[in-house]
Amino acid sequence: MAAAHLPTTEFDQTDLDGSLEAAAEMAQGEPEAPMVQLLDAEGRRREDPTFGPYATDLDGEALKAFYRDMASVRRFDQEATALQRQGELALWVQLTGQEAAQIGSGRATAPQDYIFPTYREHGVALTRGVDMSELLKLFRGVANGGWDPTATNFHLYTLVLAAQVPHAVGYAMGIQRDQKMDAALAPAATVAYFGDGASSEGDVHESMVFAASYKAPVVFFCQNNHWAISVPFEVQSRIPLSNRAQGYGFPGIRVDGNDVIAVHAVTKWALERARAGEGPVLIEAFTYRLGAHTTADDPTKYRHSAEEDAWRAKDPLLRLEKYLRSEGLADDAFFAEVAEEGKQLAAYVRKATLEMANPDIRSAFANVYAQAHPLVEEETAWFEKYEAGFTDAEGENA
Ligand SMILES: Cc1ncc(C[n+]2csc(CCOP(=O)(O)OP(=O)(O)O)c2C)c(N)n1
Ligand SMILES: [Mg+2]
Repeated sequence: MAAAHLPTTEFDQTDLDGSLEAAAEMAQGEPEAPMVQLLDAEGRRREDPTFGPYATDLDGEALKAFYRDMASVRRFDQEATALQRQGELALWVQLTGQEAAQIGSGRATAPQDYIFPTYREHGVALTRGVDMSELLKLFRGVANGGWDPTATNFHLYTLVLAAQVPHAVGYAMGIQRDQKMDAALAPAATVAYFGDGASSEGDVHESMVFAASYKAPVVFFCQNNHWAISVPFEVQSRIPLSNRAQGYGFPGIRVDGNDVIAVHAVTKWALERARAGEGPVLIEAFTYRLGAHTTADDPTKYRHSAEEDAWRAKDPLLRLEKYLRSEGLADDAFFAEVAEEGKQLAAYVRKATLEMANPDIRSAFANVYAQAHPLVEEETAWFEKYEAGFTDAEGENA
């Protein structure tokens, strides 16, 4: 049989039939599926009968605080990128473009909720009160984690795609059981962050089945930033990701991920539901990764600049700025003050990074198991001997 007759293992765009056009639209950022939006790309407020009421408590001060958060984390992202370019970090994972999805959702969480991030959730970390310099320890290679997750209920970054999603469901099921034992505990939920690419992992499927069966208090928060490194979203799903929730038996909502007000409202609704025992929700935040996948990636190799330009026009910071200015809620002085705060944050994280102490290399062995283990002891001894081979006459490590 000629090779041409064998089924191809390549992803075949022509196989999409009618959805090809829809996929093209989605790549340009005009979703064919309904999407919750409370602030459009021009900075105008929109009505929404279901989620609008979840945004009525957002006054001028609250919206300015959202802007401040989004601007701070964007400035932080720029500084971390510069640090990597200068050789001070091994790698950096940029979040630019996703600020509204992260600040809007993070600010909807309560202190008792527990957050399970990927590796890109710097904005959520900011909302949880993590010291932003600590996020850089992993990327400088001086820590396996970098911060104490129990201090802010913000778990360590997970680089193995989707591995944190079953953790979030398991933790949520633990919350359920704790509450059965102690009714005085404050209602709580977990949030599992993951990407459009990670949505294809079996872990996400298993997690959703468990969460649905047990009505676990978990919010699945998928940032559909349209790319999984160089693989476009259309390869991950032939339907809007939010539609998948129906198959598991819980609500799925697609929200404009560049609209901080809508993201906040939808996440608040989902968390309140989850804490009240009504089960999980899948939120698909429709957004875009404006930068590279990481500082080790070059997106010009696989996507057109026209697509980036189309999304730049939907910038989450710009649209909130337009709204704040048009409503007379913020003026030049406010934006200058925010820029100054960003500079201070950047200077702080730079100084902290350069001052990070190198860890004792043996500490890597110390945390393999909770108790001593003969194999770990053997490997530590081998490594100590190996390291000693570099010691000079003064006993200093050369
Ligand atoms: C289990 C696993 N497979 C592959 C990788 C390599 N990898 C790292 S990031 C990434 C793409 C993830 O895309 P997405 O889930 O959309 O998240 P994004 O990076 O866009 O935020 C891949 C394939 C990994 N880290 N873990
Ligand atoms: Mg992605």
